Amino acid sequence: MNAVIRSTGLWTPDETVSNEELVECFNAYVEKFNADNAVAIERGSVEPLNPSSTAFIEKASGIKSRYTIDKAGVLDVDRMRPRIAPRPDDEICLMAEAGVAAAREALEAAGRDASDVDAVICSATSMQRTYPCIAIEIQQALGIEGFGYDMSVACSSGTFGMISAINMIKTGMARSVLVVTPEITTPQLNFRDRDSHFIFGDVAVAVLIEAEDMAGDGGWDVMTTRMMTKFSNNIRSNFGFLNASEDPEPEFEDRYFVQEGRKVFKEVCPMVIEMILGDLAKQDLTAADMKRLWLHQANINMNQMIARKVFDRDFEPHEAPVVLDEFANIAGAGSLVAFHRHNDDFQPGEKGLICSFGAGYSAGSIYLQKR
Ligand code: CO8
Repeated sequence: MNAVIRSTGLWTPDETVSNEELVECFNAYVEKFNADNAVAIERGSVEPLNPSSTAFIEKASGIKSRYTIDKAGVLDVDRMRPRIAPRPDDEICLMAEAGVAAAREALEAAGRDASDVDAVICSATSMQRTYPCIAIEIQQALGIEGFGYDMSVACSSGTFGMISAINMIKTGMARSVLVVTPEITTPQLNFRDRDSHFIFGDVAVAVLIEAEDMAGDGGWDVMTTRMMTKFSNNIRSNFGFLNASEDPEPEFEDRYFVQEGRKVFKEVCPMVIEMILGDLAKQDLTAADMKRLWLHQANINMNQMIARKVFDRDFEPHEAPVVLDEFANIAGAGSLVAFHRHNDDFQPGEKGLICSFGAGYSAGSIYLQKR
């Protein structure tokens, strides 16, 4: 049975942090660090820190702002990370709460309720606990029967989760699957690192995928899908359950996201361009058949390069829409939020591509045609 992308939903935290606010806090930290370490810096045993700049951030990345689960903690120069109150076990956890809000919006958009859904996949870069699965907590909160499980493929979490759901429907294992991608990234971000303090934001997105015969006229036919992975250490987080047993214990700062941004840019762009052009050719299509590319949202320059090479011409902003100016990099949710925000002008028969790429390396493509 063919699968149909039926609807999407979005959750954003209430609070945002602008580049200006972020840089003001970072630079206050730098001043304080350099003053506190003035003698050692003078002696040459400690390197002074350099300030950040809003002009650099916007030019290098295209990011202007980001949503965050706790603005006060992020902008507290003595803390510089979100502050989260622990919740008792009988209260819904933060990731599930964000996922449920996005999922409810997706269900409502399709006029569905919990009894229509067979399974929940929670696919995100990091999970806030090991078990029980966040997906099962979302399933419980929504009142869905059937089953749920978690999976994780960094920036391709959203697309790989969708492809898993599409395959479940194709094999007859389920007829309706909710894919939920709550990306609570800011606790994984080292806000004291000049190279990366501006990169990520928090969000949750959900996609309802149904068997063709229950989807009616609405939604999007899935033409084809593609998953690709290739090992790289250029984007890495060593945070994990073994940290608690490591001897000597790792430094707190060593457990955050780190990357070689330039190398990622240089290696991932050609990989993705080749993948898209190859997949189009296999379908006897060209980029001219694609009305829109909903690309992963890590860096505006990266997206412009990929879109220009794929279209083989200058392109209009609506052909490769940008949401990272508002959201920053939202890991596995990026291409899905771009799709959620920019799809309501499609006419039946028009085609587009959702494409994620990032840590792993990983890349995922879903070719869609409007029903
Ligand atoms: N302010 C001012 N100057 C700065 C700053 C700053 N904040 N940071 C660096 N600079 C300086 C550098 O010191 C350097 O100076 P100099 O030339 O004198 O040495 C200069 O600016 C240029 O530095 P870079 O070469 O580092 O700058 P780039 O132009 O390469 O831009 C980017 C940096 C924006 C990081 C860019 O390389 C990039 O975006 N690359 C692609 C990265 C990418 O796609 N990564 C994928 C991310 S991974 C992912 O999406 C999911 C991971 C899982 C989520 C985890 C949750 C936390």
